[in-house]
Amino acid sequence: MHNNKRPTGFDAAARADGAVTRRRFPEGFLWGSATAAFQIEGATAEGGRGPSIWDTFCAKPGRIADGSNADVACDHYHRWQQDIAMMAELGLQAYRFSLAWPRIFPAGRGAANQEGIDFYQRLIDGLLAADIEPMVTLFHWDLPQALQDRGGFQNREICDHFADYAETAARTFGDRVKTWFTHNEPNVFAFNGHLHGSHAPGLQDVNGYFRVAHHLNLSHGMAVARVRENAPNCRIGPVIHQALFDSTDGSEAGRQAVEQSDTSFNRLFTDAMLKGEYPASLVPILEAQSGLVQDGDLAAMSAPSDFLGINHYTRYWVKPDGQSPTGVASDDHRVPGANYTALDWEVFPQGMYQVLTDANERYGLPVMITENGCAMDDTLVEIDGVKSVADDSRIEFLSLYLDAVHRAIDDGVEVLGFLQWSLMDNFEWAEGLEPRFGLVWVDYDTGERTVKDSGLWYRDVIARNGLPSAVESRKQSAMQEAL
Ligand code: GCO
Repeated sequence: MHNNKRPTGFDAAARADGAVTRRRFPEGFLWGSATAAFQIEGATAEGGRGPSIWDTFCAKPGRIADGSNADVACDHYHRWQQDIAMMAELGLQAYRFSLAWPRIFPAGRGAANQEGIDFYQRLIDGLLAADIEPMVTLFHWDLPQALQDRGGFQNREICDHFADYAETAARTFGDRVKTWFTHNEPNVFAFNGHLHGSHAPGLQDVNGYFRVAHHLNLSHGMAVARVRENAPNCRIGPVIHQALFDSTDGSEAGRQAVEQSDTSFNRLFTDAMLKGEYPASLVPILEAQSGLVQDGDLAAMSAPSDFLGINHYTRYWVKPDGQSPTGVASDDHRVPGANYTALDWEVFPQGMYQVLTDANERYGLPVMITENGCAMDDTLVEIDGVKSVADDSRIEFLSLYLDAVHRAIDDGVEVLGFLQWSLMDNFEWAEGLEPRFGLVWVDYDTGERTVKDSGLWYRDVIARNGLPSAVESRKQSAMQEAL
């Protein structure tokens, strides 16, 4: 954090062109950044924290691509003050972070851990003192291992434990935290963790997927009700990974593969939480598990939300596949001429426009972009003792996606804000520490933070409430190249 005053090409260009701003966002649009407890905190065995399913998963050989774990990660548990100062320097207006359930309830239920609560009290107070709105995610995948030992989200009793935890959080922090998210990407948690097996708890079971999905939906609704009772005047909603599916197969079967993916990955959750119903094609599958969907569940899981949180990154290609249990398989199709991120995700900003307009049409709720960003092949350079990261490709990515957000707003979608993923490089789940998503570079050996050029650029975007013209012209030239 010593180089934040360094003049950049963008600052200079902005001055030279008289600080012209294009694509101004609506008054009150909220700019922020996001993280998750397991990905940044470290200190997994400190402060009375209990083990989570991700600690267990990381300890299994071969599960994490680069063999790393999150025992230290960004060491945010010890460096939180420095991190708040960094957010303030970036001009963030809001910060979305998650509470580690196993820090608050080491065994998932029963006695709360005061040390864990105190950590978040300090963090929240520190954010407010820096004039940054704290936004809390209750569950970002780090389920207490003790609850997984009882079946985790396959066991209906988890709904009560989650609701109790939500109530404790709301009672404790609700006087200061006004924006709440229940589950983060329950669809990714259910799919990767219970069907694909690539994430904790590493299960592969199609019935388990639907079971877990229903319990995630139900526990979401129960938590909404409990948070509202205990944190009056708050706003609350779910965060869904709104995936955009496409197929190179132009036949009816291809179209169906796309629709089925959308139904069983997105709408299984959003229709449930926001409309209190399951898509018709999934009802027989859910009903086949007797006792799963019980009387009153549909109403309980759809306790009214104030907004839909949308995480969106890329487009997924799918194809019909008779061998797969779902009848659909992913397709590793690459789009000729398209740009890809370091995780090989296609840069497809039109997808952002599409998921925003689709969600608006389906649910009519305001949306908040709770995550968008990219891992890029960043390089830290040091010249005369000054460190920097010239991540132009991230600036370009964010410019294109923000432009798509702006177009959706122009076309009538109510977008409350944009929370970039992620504030700093962090532990990217099964991919480990290798992919770097941050506006800030983290040196994992020393813990040192270095603001990347994208961080300086984002500060400028926030200050202008719009895209600086220097970037606008870069973006246009990139688009022209792409055409
Ligand atoms: C998710 C999670 C984040 C990820 C980010 C990049 O979307 O998987 O919410 O924790 O780190 O999305 O993959």
